[in-house]
Amino acid sequence: MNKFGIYYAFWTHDWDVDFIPFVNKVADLGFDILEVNGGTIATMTKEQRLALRREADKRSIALTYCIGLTAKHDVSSETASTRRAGVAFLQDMARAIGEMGGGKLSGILYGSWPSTIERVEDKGRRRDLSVDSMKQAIRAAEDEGVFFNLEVVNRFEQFMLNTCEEACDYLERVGSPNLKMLLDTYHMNIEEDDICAAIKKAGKRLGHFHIGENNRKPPSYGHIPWKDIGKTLRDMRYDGTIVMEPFLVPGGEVGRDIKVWRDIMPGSDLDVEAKKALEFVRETLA
Ligand SMILES: [Mn+2]
Repeated sequence: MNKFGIYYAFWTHDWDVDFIPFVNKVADLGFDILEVNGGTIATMTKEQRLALRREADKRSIALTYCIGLTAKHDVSSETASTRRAGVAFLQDMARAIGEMGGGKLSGILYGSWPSTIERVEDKGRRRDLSVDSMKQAIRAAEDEGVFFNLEVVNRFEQFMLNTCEEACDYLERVGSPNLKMLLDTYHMNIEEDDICAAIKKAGKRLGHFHIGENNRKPPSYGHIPWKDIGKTLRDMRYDGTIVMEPFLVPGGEVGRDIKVWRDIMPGSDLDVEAKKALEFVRETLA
C-alpha cells in the first residue's frame, strides 16, 4: 500500500519551523506522511527530535525528510573544504534521522540548490567530485538505516541530474543499496520525453516519488497525466512513499526560493485544497 504525504512548506513562508503543528494538521486532513526539512532535523536537539517522533507516532504519521543542500555544503564543489562540510552535513542528517528510527532523506544531496555551471565541459568533473563525496556520505546512511534519494530536477535548478537516465548512471557509480532516486512529475514534465517511460526505467531504483502539477498547483489542476502514471506505478508494483509538493502562496523564503511570484490560486483555502488533492491522488494513483 502506498503512503501519501505532503510537504510542510505548502503552508509556510520559512524553511525552519516547528513541525509538530503540521503533524497534527496533516493527520486531521487524512494524510499518512508529513515531509519535513532534513536540515532542520539535524540542527534540532535530541529532545526536540524525540518529541517530534512521539507526536508523529501518536497520530500515526510517517515522516520523510527532504533538503536541497546550500552552496556551503555543495558536495560537488571544486573546493575540498566545502565538499568535506557537505559530506559531514549529510552524515549529520543521516545520524539525526537514524536517531528517529531511520527513514528517507531526499532532494538535492549530490550538489547544491539552485546551482549552475559556466561551461558544460565542467559537468563531468563536478559529477566525479560528487560521486566521490557520496561514496563517503552514504556509509553513514547505511549504518543508520537511512536511504538517500537523489532528486532529479529540471535544468533551471541544477545541472547534474536532469533525467532519470543520468540518475541511473550516478547510482551505478556509487553502488550502494541505500542510494536511490527521487523522481518528481513537475521536473519530469520539463525534461523527460515520456514521464511514464522514465518511471518504468527507474524501476526498483525509485526510492521516493514527488507528485507536482506542471504549474505546482495541487494535483488535478494541470496537465500531468495522472491516470497513466497511476497505471505505471501499479504495473511496476511501486508500493513506496508518494508526497505532493504544491506551492501556491508568494512571500518569505519559501516563496522566494520556489519562485512563487503571484498568488497562484487567489482566495483558495490551503487545507481544503490539500484534502481535495489527497482524495484525487488516492483514487488515481493508489
Ligand atoms: Mn520535488
